[in-house]
Formats: sequence, structure tokens, C-alpha cells
Amino acid sequence: MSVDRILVSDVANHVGKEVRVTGWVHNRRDLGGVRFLHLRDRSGVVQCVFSKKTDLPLHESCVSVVGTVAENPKAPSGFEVSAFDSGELEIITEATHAPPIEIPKTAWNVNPDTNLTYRYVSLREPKAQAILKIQAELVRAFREYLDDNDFTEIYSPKIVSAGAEGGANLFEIDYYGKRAYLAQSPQLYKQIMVGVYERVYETAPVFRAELSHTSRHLSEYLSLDVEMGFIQDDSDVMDLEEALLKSMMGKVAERCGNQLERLGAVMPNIDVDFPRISLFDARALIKEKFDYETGGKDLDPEAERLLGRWAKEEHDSDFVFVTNYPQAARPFYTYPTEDGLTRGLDLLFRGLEITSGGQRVHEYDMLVKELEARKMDPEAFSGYLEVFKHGMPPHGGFAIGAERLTALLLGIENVRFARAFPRDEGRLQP
Ligand code: AMO
Repeated sequence: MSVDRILVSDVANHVGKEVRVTGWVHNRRDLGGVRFLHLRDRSGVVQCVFSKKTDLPLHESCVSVVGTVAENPKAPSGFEVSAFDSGELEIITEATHAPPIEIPKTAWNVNPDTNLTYRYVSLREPKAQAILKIQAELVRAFREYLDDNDFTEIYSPKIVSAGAEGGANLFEIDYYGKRAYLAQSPQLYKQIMVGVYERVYETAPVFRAELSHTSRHLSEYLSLDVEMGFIQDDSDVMDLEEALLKSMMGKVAERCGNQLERLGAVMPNIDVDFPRISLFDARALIKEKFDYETGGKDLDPEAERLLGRWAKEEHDSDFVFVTNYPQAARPFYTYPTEDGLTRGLDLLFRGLEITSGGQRVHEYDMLVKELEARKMDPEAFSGYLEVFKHGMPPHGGFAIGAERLTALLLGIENVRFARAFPRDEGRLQP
């Protein structure tokens, strides 16, 4: 029978007509005289109806169904494809084993660790699918905005000779008998490329040997990096990131209505200016308003949460920039100011850091001084330092952690679920 395939999302437009739908056996039910097969394709799930004469294959088998579309308020989508009287069930690939978890139910009855262990099938669950689909659209919108503003996409090496961010969270690898590392960030390379194109971006994984088991740290994550030359100061960096994020959120709201609804996601308010507050003022405000004292060089997670609350309550903003971090809290490449502070900044989204960035040092002597001040060996960075002898413009940029952005947008508690195959200290498979 040659009936052309339509997508499940298009079934409602074919009431009374014979159609073919093709996909996976999402669920099945046997009610004695009637058998229901919920068929899932890339666009959604639809109920197909068979008589008891038809044997339905195992969950997740690939099938094609020919039947007649009818309205049925009791069916999950309000429509069904009936192959009860006549019609056809073709088995394309029969599953040889039942799935290790019940995919239609994973959202609520599967332990998170089990879900991650069986990621090769648990990702098929519609909510899990929706998370990564929205992330893909966020990244697409990131590229689109930057392409439209004359940025060039770059591809920097992920095998490097030194870490850019300092700290101990470097993965060491054996590189033809020499020591090398997996890149923690494209930081040094995106700066070098500003000397070529002025405006660059990269969307690529980076690697951090994080030892803390938190819901916001991965060993491998997608870094959305931006760098721009000929800036005045860090306010240009914030202007760019604010406009970029507003554009990304607007596009996702437009393109991902179904997925956002499936997840019950609330889009951020993009009609207000993101507040900008210095770290010093943020600390004072948190103390005064919430009676919470945060010491150290940075805001701790509770202080971030409280500042996010302040931004929402006082400015109706889901985002807030924290600026002017002290030199001791920032990497060597951060532009210092005379008061012991820097033009380094963070951006919080719903009370959690999603970005670090700022203006960078663009002069050779100043960079060497900053490395030495941090007891780092300028020799180890010689390849990077060279470019600063050859005319680098004042520049700055930032990086957004894609999993954190996605998780906070969608109200997901653990960034692991915003990555298809997360890596952490205890997880190297699938
Ligand atoms: P930073 O180290 O702060 O800055 O990282 C930038 C952003 O990346 C995300 N992030 C992570 N996400 C998941 N798991 C991790 N282990 C993890 N570590 C960081 C966060 C964070 O805000 N080179 C600078 C950026 C710049 O200045 O342009 C950098 O990498 O969302």
C-alpha cells in the first residue's frame, strides 16, 4: 500500500483520511478487544488503534502504521490513527529486548543515576529530548546573533601545552611521550584570534577535572565563547552579552513553544536592562537586605542565590552582572585597575553564575607582571605571550556554560540532564 508518511504533528490536519505514520513503539496497551500503540516520531506521540488480531511488537521497535485519522478526545493528542478495521502495521526493526527503563514513565519514576546509565534510550523520553532540542536552538541562536554582528566562528585546539584558567583542574594527557593537557577554555586562542578578525566566537567542549560533586559541575561541558576587539572597557562586553542573550531567549521562545510547554518552562523577562553591580556593593547589599555575610574573593552559592532574588524582586530581572572583581579572584589575563580590582565580571541567571568574562590585558609587559604576581611561569605561556608584542587591540569577552544556561532556563536541578552524555568523576559511559 503506498501511502506517504506524514509526521505525528500533522495528524490533526488529516481527519477522515488515510495516512502513514512511522516511528517507535512508545507505549502499548491491551484492553482485550482493542490494542493501543502509542507511536513516537521526531515530532510527537500519537495513539494508533488495532484489533486484538494484531500482535504489537516490543517497546521501542521501529514501526510504520497505515490507518484512518479520527478525532478522539480521550486520546493523548485528541486524535488517533485507526487501523482497527483495515490498515497495516509494518515492523521495520523489531526490538530484541524490552528497554531497561520504562521510557513513557522516566520523567517521574526512574532514579537519576539509572536514567544516566541508560542514557542511550532514556534520551528518547519526550522531556529529555526537549531539553537538548532547546539547547540546540539556544546554540543556533547564539551563532545567528554573532554571525549577524560580523563575528567569525573559530575552532581552537583542545590539546594544549598549558592551562589558561589556573587552578588544579587540568586533565593531563600523554602526547607522544610529552605532557599535554585537555583545554579548560579556548581563552588564549580566542584572544589571539581577535588579532586576526577583531570579533570571534567558538562553541566547543572544554574539560575540567572537577573534584567537587555538585549539581552544576561537569568534567566536560559546552563553552559558548565570545571575544571582541577595540572595546572601551568592560561595559562594552556587558552590552554585547545582554543583547546576545535577549536575542537568544526571544528566538527560543518563538521556535520551541512545544518543548517549553512540555517542560513547564518559564521564559526570563527580556524587557528590562540587566542590573550591574560591583562585587563590593553586592556583598554590602546582601548583608543589609538579607543579613547574610559572604567573605572570600567571590560570592558563595547562597550569596549568588540571594543576589538573584534581589535582581528579580527589585528589577524584575532574571539576570544580574557582578563587576569589578578583585585581582586575586581572577585569572592573569584580566585587566587590572589601580584599586586592586579588575574589569572582570560574572553574569548570574536566576541566582547562579552562567558566565565569566571581562576586559583583558592587551599589553605584553603588563601580562608578564600579572603572571608573575600569580607565581605563574611566563615561560610556560611563551607561545601565548608572543602575540602581545605584535599589536593587540583593547579587547574583552566572555564564556557562557551552555548546560548551566539550559538547566536554569528550564528549571532543571542538575546540569547533567542538560548534556546528552555527561562526564563526571564517576561517569565515563555511555
Ligand atoms: P569560567 O572558568 O568561569 O571562565 O567558565 C565560564 C563558565 O563556564 C561554566 N562552567 C562550567 N559548567 C559546567 N561544569 C563546569 N565544571 C564548569 N566550569 C565552568 C560556567 C562558567 O560561568 N575563560 C573564562 C571565560 C572568559 O573570561 O571569557 C572561563 O572559562 O557557566
